[in-house]
Amino acid sequence: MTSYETILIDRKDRVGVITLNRPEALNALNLQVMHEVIAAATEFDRDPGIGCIVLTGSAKAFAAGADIKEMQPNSYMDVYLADWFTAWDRLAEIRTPTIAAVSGYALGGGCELAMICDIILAADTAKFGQPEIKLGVIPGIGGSQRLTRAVGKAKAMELCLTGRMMDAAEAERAGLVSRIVPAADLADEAISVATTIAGMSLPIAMMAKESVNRAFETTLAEGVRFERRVFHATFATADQKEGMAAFVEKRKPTFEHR
Ligand code: CO8
Repeated sequence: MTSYETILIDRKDRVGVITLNRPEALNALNLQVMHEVIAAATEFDRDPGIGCIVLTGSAKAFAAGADIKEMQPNSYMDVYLADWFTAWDRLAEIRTPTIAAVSGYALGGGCELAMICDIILAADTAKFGQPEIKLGVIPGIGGSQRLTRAVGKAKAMELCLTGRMMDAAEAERAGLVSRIVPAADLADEAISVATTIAGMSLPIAMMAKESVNRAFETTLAEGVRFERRVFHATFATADQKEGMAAFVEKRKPTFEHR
């Protein structure tokens, strides 16, 4: 495994864990963090021994946004030519399922990073927001798009236009997070959900993920057609044979991830 300076890497059986680790800056996402998270996630994604990736931060902050001090001195040409933040798109292309385990602040780029993940699991201390407007900028890592798809226009507009934070209960009501757990249980619960997912057939989990994500890119009729074709394709896998045989034989399936 490559070594990193701004993140910690761990493996728990078939689960890969990436922990943002810039406590002095509440895990603000500078360019180094971005490159390291993407490198680590890509490394896990290429590893057939990993069936789910958990991305998390500290108790106080998942991430308090893009690094304002790093951004501040830049001109339009600087950020345009360096194509700032486009690299985060790579994380959305990861095929292995991803879980953001959010405790404390998930603001700006931190909220956007959580929303790139497939599932957001929130501690009861989690706070989400897109406060960029207070800095004279707007979300730049997909926040105006993913938040709107997750919580609808009215709440996304309110959050992006006022910069106010929403707590975990509001985020759950709005459909942004899958579940809220006590902060002390967040890490264990995230690993538990990830272990369940990683116990499924990896190629089938990838197909399920691809199919759900299709809903954000196409019409209902095309999405249903896409799903059906992928459903048909599951019958070409060894794991479909094993999964159905195990059910009929009243035993647990042993997936080969093929
Ligand atoms: N960037 C850099 N440093 C940060 C950030 C950040 N986003 N957030 C916190 N820090 C630093 C603080 O400066 C402070 O450092 P120091 O001790 O050296 O002064 C340290 O972390 C601790 O922070 P606080 O003392 O402020 O901690 P508090 O508990 O008092 O407050 C808050 C916590 C409320 C989270 C507060 O830190 C805060 O408001 N942070 C900024 C939140 C924010 O505005 N985030 C959005 C950033 S913009 C963005 O993410 C997307 C930009 C896309 C633009 C696209 C351009 C191309």
